[in-house]
Amino acid sequence: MILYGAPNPAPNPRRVRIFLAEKGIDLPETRIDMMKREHKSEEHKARNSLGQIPTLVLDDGTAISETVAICRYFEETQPDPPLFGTTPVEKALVDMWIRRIEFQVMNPVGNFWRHAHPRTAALLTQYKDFGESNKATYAGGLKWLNRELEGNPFIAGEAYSMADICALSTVDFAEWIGLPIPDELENVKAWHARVTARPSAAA
Ligand SMILES: N[C@@H](CCC(=O)N[C@@H](CS)C(=O)NCC(=O)O)C(=O)O
Repeated sequence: MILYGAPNPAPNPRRVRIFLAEKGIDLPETRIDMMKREHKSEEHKARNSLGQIPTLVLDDGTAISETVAICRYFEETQPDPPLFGTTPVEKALVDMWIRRIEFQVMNPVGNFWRHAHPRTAALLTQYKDFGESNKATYAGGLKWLNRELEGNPFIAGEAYSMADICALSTVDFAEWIGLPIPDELENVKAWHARVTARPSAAA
């Protein structure tokens, strides 16, 4: 089994590394050099036609891409500790929160990164106004998350889950590109301190 990824600050491979650390699964990452555009090489596109990372290649050659799908695979092969819920309701709520975090929090960060950040300017045609508009969209997403976290230690409720991993890697990446968590969002700040204190956050 080979896990293709890249070091921080790349947020998606980090999601898998945090997940594996929480599970206690020791699977070293095979690094793809994104600066050298190795993720767009024919060799990597044969594994992932979108030319993205992470990608997990199983021993029978099956290639699994999409971070949540890779983590889902490990959840099924090693259920403990559960990170996608255990009861039907918990599982549905974790799925709900993963999708909400990806759409409401991760997408605006990705759009700002691709369309407004100088480091990506050479890689695509940037629509700067659109990119900049995502700062406000992200701020709105964090405000919403702040309200949702009221009284909850973790995003899906009482238990740490894949939804927290998705949000943690996103807000840390957002900070790296100049979008820190505003101080007044006390619930998000407290949640961030809580999940960052877990050893897995060092992944
Ligand atoms: N939806 C994918 C997104 C993966 C992704 O965007 N990975 C980044 C690295 S963090 C990448 O490969 N970017 C290059 C590109 O999109 O061309 C997932 O959840 O794994």
